[in-house]
Amino acid sequence: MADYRKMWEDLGMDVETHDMLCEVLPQAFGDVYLSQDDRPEGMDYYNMVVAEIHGIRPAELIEAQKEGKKVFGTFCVYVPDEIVFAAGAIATGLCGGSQFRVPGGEKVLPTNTCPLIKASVGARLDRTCPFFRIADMYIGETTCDGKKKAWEILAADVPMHVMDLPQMKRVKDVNAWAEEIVEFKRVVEEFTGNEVSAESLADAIRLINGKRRALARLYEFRKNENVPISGRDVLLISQIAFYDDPERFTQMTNQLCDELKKRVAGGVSVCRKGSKRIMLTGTPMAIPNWKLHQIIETSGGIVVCEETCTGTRYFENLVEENETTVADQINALAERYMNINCACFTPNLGRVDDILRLAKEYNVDGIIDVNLKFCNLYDTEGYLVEKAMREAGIPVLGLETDYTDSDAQQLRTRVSAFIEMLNN
Ligand code: BJ8
Repeated sequence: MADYRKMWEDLGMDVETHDMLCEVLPQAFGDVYLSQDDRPEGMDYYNMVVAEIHGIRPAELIEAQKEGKKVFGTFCVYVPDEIVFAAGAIATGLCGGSQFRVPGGEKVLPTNTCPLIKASVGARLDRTCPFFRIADMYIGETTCDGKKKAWEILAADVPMHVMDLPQMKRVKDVNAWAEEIVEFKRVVEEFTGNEVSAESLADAIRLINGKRRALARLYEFRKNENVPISGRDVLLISQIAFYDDPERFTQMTNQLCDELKKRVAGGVSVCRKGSKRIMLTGTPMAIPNWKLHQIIETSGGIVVCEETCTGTRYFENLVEENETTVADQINALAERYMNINCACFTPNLGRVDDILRLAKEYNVDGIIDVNLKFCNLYDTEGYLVEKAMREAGIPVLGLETDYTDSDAQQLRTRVSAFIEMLNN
């Protein structure tokens, strides 16, 4: 890896603590990823991105800042990146998926906060993540209670704008979200000094739709009987999608898809015949949270779909590309984003419909409904999801976990028993 110490120091990072993180990541990555046989060659790009995750992209963002561009950090798939790119700025994901940063979050947050929030706050306050240092402004949203309060703590440290996400899906709620996007546009324009025009917004809509199309194409290959790419690899790609330059990401993912097409034609499969096809549903898995995929795929299963925000909720549904005025484009954005089915909505029956549809499309043998510890929203909704799956005759296992390894053995036992049950 190139030496980025000077860059990290200039960002005001705690380089010594960060060194400790850099020491453990390659080992974890090697165990989960490099141990796999017969990976597509196109994964080399994503391996390289992870190997230099705190180097290459942060350096690009800093270069962009030197040219006068602003960087916006986001935490949720409801925030429309299109507005940011249309203003000549850059959006990057900021969610925390590492246990390393959880204790930093616990210094200021209640212990019974979900690890994703604790890791995110810890990453900022402990100064161990370049992305959290680089972002000029954070964009929060009113999804769950833990996040809402976390924004107030982060706002004392960094400029923050919070988008008020409605929690129902009536016409007036979609209209309210469109108004929030108008307000977001105003904030972004003011902060960047650049106007969002119908032309620049149309370009940005096409740019982000391109990323969605590439991910949708990637997922299509997992519907085959012979699965040409592991769930672990697809998870990694989805996680990188939040950070990478969207144009390059789209290009590299489409290139990988070309390779997968050949693999499918050649009957290549990354798993043994008879491996059980598993869909994961529930809370997102931010990088480097690969725990459950690793357990499932080393216990006789293959993950063929994720109904999560690091899965289908991120890329399904495109924004209409043919609108010609900013007002109509914003309405199109509101429509598309309000189609995402997060558990923060009530009722959220669309999510159950999504899971039933995906179970069919990906021909799954069983569903694992996963909840990040202390996420009350998904935990509570899990009751309705699991009930609906049982009624539809789809085997389902509900699991709760966090970022530690302390439950890995117990999870493996439960996952193995579930897959064994699917075999009988
Ligand atoms: S759209 S899932 S990215 S809110 S896991 S922080 S909900 S307590 S991450 Fe999410 Fe947007 Fe919804 Fe997706 Fe809170 Fe639950 Fe933690 Fe969560």
